[in-house]
Amino acid sequence: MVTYLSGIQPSGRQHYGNYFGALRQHVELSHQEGEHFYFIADYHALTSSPQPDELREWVRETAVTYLALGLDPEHAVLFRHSAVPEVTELTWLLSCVTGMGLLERAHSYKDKLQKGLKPNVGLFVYPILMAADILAYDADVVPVGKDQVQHVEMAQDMAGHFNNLYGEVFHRPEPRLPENESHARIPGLDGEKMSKSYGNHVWVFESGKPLVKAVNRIVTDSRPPEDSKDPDGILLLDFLRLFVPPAEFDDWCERVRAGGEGAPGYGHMKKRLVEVIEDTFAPARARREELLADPAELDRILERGAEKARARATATRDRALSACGLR
Ligand code: AQP
Repeated sequence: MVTYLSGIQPSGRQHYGNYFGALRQHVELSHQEGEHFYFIADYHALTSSPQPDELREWVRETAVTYLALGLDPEHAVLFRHSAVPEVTELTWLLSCVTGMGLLERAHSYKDKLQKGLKPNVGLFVYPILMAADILAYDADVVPVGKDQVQHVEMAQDMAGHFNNLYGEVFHRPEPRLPENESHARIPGLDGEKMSKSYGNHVWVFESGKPLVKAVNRIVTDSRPPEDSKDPDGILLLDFLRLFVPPAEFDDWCERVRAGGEGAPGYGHMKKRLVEVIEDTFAPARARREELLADPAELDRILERGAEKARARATATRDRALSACGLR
């Protein structure tokens, strides 16, 4: 049986990058045969030092987001990362077989430094915690966006180093990108990777005036509609492609390329984008409201998930401790 595992940081509300790159495939896969573990990565979120109340709220919001978008908690194990402290023990064991050079090569860490974020040690070593998360559940497949593929490959390396030293303890995981290639790296409102920490994101359930405001922030140029343009360089079209049917998307591209009197202006595209986003998430938005109204049920789901996840991670932790001589 194939075991799937992935997680999302509750470092803010989830955005279209998290949705198309990760959440959507998590939800789709969770209805297929196999074992499914999905966690709310609250230990990871601490690397950005959130306020405690904010963190508590975002953990619940992330859980609600998963459920509102269709994750079935009867079939998939949904849990809070910190409910399974065994992963921090595994993190130490893996740290002791991981070279500094491996971590120093992490693109995500280097990108964050380049953006001027002040790193703490947690941010630097977070690929080790992520490896522990993956290896604790003997995951075969880790569905992620493009930015996380390198971290899954690091987990492969760490598992290999540990197994070489101490015998076959860890299972080798494989990353899985979204089937639609354009979903592997969703751009933000400025064209860079959409990211909570870059402030260029839109919350998946944004609606009404705040949604209009967000869509209006998508970077455009000052060329008039009549000018013929290459659709490839138009960020608004990248957004439209995510939400409209392929035939409609081709039509927008054709009209933009043709230019002239019938060509759409950026205002037209923005109006259509708002409309189609509202429609896409309307059912999940309604479901979110229902879930928020029943906090006890949410607690029950997370507790049940934690129990199952912890049993699995404890068995792996015990195996690893015995193998390296600590038991
Ligand atoms: N822009 C994106 N395009 C495609 N996939 C994305 N993911 C994130 N951004 C994009 C995928 O979402 C999953 C969960 O990501 P995360 O919240 O654990 O951390 P992240 O990758 O660091 O997301 P952010 O928004 O960029 O968070 P911050 O700014 O807090 O670091 C992953 O599978 C990721 O690939």
